[in-house]
Amino acid sequence: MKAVKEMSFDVEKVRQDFPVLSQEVNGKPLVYLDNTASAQVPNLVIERGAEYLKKEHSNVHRGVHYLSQKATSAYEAAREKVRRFINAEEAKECIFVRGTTEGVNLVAFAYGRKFINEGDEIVISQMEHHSNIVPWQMIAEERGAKIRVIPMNKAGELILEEYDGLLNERTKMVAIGHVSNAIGTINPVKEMIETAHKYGVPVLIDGAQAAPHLRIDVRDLDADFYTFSGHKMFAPTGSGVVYGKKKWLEQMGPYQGGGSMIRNVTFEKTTYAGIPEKYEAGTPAIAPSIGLGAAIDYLNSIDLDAAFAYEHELLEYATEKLSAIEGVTIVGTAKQKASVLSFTIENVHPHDIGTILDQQGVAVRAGHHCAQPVMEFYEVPATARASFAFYNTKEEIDKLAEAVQKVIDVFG
Ligand code: 7TS
Repeated sequence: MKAVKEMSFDVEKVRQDFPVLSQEVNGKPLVYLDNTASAQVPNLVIERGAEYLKKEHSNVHRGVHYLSQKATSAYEAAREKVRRFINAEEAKECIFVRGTTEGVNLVAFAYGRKFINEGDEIVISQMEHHSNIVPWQMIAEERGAKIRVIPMNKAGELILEEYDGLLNERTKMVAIGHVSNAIGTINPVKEMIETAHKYGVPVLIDGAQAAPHLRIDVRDLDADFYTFSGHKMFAPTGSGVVYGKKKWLEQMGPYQGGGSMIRNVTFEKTTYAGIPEKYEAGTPAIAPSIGLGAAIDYLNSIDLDAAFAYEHELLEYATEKLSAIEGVTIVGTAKQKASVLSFTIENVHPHDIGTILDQQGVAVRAGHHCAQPVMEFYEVPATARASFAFYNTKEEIDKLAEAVQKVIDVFG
């Protein structure tokens, strides 16, 4: 069964779709292993962007003229592609935002100002990215609410028994990451949503790292809100989506005020547009959103299940390779992981690892990965992180391992 899947995924063919990969960096072939930060963009997306700018660029929803209609229909077609990609019931439940950060802020403020009050509680987890922590702290402070945190174990898995104990009648929101960007854990979000719903609590899933690695079905998950970034799933920066169930989006107030989000404005009283416009004040990120639609077209054009299975193989291969090097510690060893591999090297600062790897043409991220509570939990200032997309190869992982060995030789 596995062999059949491997055969149907041709990594060399896929690599040809990503022009950025075939360049040299510091005199060495580029080995791009920073996909968790931003993934690369395939020709299909680049060409769609160029076509839009050459032939269709205009503002949306405003003009009756030809170009505005072209831009509007491309923008709305992208929304429909998003709907299908995440299996939302209606396209208007998919709000275009600039990325996950804006998605979480939108929900935190629009939902929080309507539904969170003094003494209420918001449940998040210990492994969240800062963008799924700070907006909740801000709204909690504004509304007099409290943040409660689901702890994790040493492997980097959330302790679900503790989660159960955190939920009560004061809980007004659960916000959790689908996949950790710092340690790669895939959280059992479907089960966690079901638990929250027993208490009548809505759940926001930060899907920034899930959208490029897992199939997303918001209706199967029964997520109330689900947000992700285009630039991590092969689209340009400046694109992203926050999905919300219609019943919430219709009840919540707007996030920002301005053009396009109104029905009628007078100095005495303004009424708001319906969804999705109510949440898309001003000129939206038209070109990036159309690019996100093209990235979805690209994902639909490859054997995605085979691609995801292949990525998992890369993760296993890299874990094995790096674990075998003396002095290397893998940070985050959950049973369910996406292709994110954080590690440290004894007596070497992760920034030095990153710099020496870069000299070998190997791009990884070094730092706290905007997840300082995770670093604190593992008592490390930072980690180096290699993250794989389906266009990476085992040969590239061999180069990573060689470069890591070089770091140890230099510092040893
Ligand atoms: N949530 C998670 C889980 C993330 O990984 C990131 C970005 C965000 C939210 C924020 O997304 P943005 O597109 O709004 O910035 N993560 C990373 C990273 O791991 N390295 O650079 C950005």
